[in-house]
Amino acid sequence: MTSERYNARDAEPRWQRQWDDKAIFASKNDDPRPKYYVLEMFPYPSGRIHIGHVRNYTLGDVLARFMRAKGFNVLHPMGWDAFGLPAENAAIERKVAPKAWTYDNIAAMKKQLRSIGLSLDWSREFATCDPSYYKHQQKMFLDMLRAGLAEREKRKLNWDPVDMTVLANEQVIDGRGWRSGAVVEQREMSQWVFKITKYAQELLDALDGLDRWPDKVRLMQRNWIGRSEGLLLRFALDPATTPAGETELKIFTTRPDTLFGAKFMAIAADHPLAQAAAAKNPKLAAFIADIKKIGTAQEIIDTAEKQGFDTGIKAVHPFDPSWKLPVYVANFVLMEYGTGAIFGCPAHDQRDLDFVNKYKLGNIPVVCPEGQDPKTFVITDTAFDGDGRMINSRFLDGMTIEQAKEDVAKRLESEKRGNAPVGERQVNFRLRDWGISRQRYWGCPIPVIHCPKCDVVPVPDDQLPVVLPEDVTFDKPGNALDHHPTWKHVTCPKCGGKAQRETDTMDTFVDSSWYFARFTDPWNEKAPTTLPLVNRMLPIDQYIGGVEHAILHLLYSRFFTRAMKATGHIGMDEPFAGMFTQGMVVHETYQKADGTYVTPAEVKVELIGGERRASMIYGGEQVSIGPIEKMSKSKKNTVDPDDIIASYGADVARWFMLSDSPPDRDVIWSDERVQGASRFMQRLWRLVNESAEIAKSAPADQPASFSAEALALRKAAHGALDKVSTGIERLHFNVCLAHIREFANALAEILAKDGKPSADTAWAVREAATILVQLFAPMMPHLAEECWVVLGQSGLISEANWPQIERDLLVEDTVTLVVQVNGKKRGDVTVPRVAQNAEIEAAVLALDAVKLALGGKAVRKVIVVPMRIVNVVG
Ligand code: ANZ
Ligand code: ZN
Repeated sequence: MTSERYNARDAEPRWQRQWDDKAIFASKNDDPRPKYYVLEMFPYPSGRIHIGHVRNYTLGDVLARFMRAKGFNVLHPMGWDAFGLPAENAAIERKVAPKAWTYDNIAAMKKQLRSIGLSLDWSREFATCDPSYYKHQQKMFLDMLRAGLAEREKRKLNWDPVDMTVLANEQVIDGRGWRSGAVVEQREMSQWVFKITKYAQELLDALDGLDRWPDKVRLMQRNWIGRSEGLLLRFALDPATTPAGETELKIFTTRPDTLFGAKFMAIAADHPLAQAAAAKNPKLAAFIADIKKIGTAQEIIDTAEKQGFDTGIKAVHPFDPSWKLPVYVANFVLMEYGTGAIFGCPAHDQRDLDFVNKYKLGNIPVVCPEGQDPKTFVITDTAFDGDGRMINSRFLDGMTIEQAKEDVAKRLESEKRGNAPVGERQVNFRLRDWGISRQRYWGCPIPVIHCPKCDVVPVPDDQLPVVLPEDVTFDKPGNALDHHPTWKHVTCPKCGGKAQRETDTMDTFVDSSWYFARFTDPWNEKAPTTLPLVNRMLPIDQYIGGVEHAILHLLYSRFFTRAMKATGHIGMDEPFAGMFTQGMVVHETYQKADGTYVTPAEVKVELIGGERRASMIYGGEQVSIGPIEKMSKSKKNTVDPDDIIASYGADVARWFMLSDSPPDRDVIWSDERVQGASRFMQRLWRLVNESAEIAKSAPADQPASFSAEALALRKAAHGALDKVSTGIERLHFNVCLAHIREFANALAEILAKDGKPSADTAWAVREAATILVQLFAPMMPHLAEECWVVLGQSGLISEANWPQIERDLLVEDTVTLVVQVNGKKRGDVTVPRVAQNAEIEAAVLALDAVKLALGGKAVRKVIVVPMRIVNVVG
């Protein structure tokens, strides 16, 4: 028996070196075994690993190690999502080159990742900023251009005149740039877009087949794609009221059934009719300028107070020439959706209702819910958007909503104005084409040349990659590629005249839309992928990442895979067969009396009189314990993985990450529980050492029979093996850990007995200890290697096969009993093994077959023969 403690600090680097030296986690492209591809979303090289990364990579690592032990050819690679703005900011603030900053960070983070003991195939590592990677991305861009999947499009964009850059909607706050504070202008600019809308219907339909994705992620994607069926409707305008004699206004509606409830029309601030009216009306122009200040972020628009301006223009109701509707410019109508114009039906749309209540336009309910009296049904503050029957709607009265929609569509489709129908059925998608141009230096250059004579000319394949210049300066705002003295000045590949390179670079989401495919053959210098390899290794069996990427990254990757298929770089549509979104790591917050936050490392928490109290370690000042929140720098409630690994070891950090909470929920970081994990690690170490001592006296061959005690231990071992195996497959890691703890207790009980164990018990102890170590090996791989040596096993446990389950040792949780009525078999019943007779009787008497056989006769007696038969006597 050993009294020595397990020393993680000594053992962990030792095993990491061994794994490395033997390259046991490198997967080979000619490996004939069935494949398993597990991938965690690759990190941005910010400089340091944070605790969320530790959780993410540990989850994937458990699966990778398990599947490897199960005999699969596991692909578990790692790389770096290395382009992006922070590198440029570092260049501005600290005067380091973006490239140097990025690769330094990669080196530092790689060292940290290694210290976690992840079973990664580092031979496939790349960074997306390596020209050897983005060269292929440029090639695929050109392929997509030729295939009509990349196009140039004029778009209105938010332009920050101080930072000289385009801003995303979310970066416009109160009409000002989030960094510069400058008033943002709307500029029409030519952009490169990927034609993701061509796949809108397909991307939507294929979600149904992704049955190993979380429902919530599929729903988020569905909503983002946003398919609506509706009617495109041309309202006539009274030309006497329009600025330049305009005669019609096109709107899109999903509720043509509510036309008789219309109270007003509304158009977007950018709508041509609004612009024309504003040109003649300074007050309207001022109103438009004012409402455009809030930007076009959906969230802000949804929450902003509804505002409108009556243009004086009148629209004519399509079913009643004498019915005129006022046309407003309104802040809640977007130019980017439908036609940028609506008719408002306040009784059945909350936004419209808020609007009419503010401007006192009134409302007419046209759908009456079942059970309400149409005569008394009124709408005041809450619009009714449920089901019901049509009222106040002339020829539609009495119809259901669906019937009314159909009726209106039919009538307006067949009615002509000029030679076009007044109404047309239309399917609309919220999804927009993906604008990929960024006015940024640190990104993948878009490989085209602008020639005054030939227009846009693709860079010839043999001139790829278009490499980013390194001698750039960041002393001026704007894109450093633009300021470079020579880089953009080139000769046109077509006519040989003077031309300019495109200086926009690609959105970094492009880089992450195909990296998973590149991992299958990162050595191919000629092409982005090697078809037989990428087609064999994809789709990814299990992809793991944060829910914050549930929409854009996954949708872009799904699109890009289809684009790669269309251009011959892959043979499938869907890249991720299984998707898992992990929860966050959260922590208490601590605040001093003056409100400043302090870090957990500075605080000591004690139990005083049954209450948790916190104080500063140095100085002893009392601090208050605040709510549990997502770890963030501003709240200072972060823990540094390096500190944890230095004081407890990687295995403890890994074990803690997996215990307590299901992986898709948030896990609360707690020092107390980390210490608990550390104590459990030492306990396992003692158990294995004690078992090894007993195992010395065990016979080499399996004994012919086992005592009750030995059999019970064997059942515990194989039961745990069974449950942990299925638990890992389902990613129920916290449940697995509970089974491992329970099984360790069963082993400890046997070890605690006095006297020398019999031969069969010694054999069972050896078997149990071996299985135990294998079960926790995916979670605590370093400790497991050390224990493997103690048990006298040869080779590395990281290379060992998963133990075989002996199924006949598995205790069933249920039993199936034969059911007889008056001695004749009528069926069977399955009940919990521990069920009492009353429970069994109730289950049996509820069976249809039994009721039928009794034919209404009263039950005289029910006889239960335990584990075998139930006889009902009638
Ligand atoms: C009349 C109506 C009556 C509407 C009613 C709704 C309820 P989804 O489902 O998202 O496609 N709409 C159309 N274009 C718009 C735009 N550019 N900006 C803001 N709103 C717009 O939404 C379709 C509905 O959103 C359309 O149906 C239209 O209002 C509005 F009881 O038309 B509806
Ligand atoms: Zn030219």
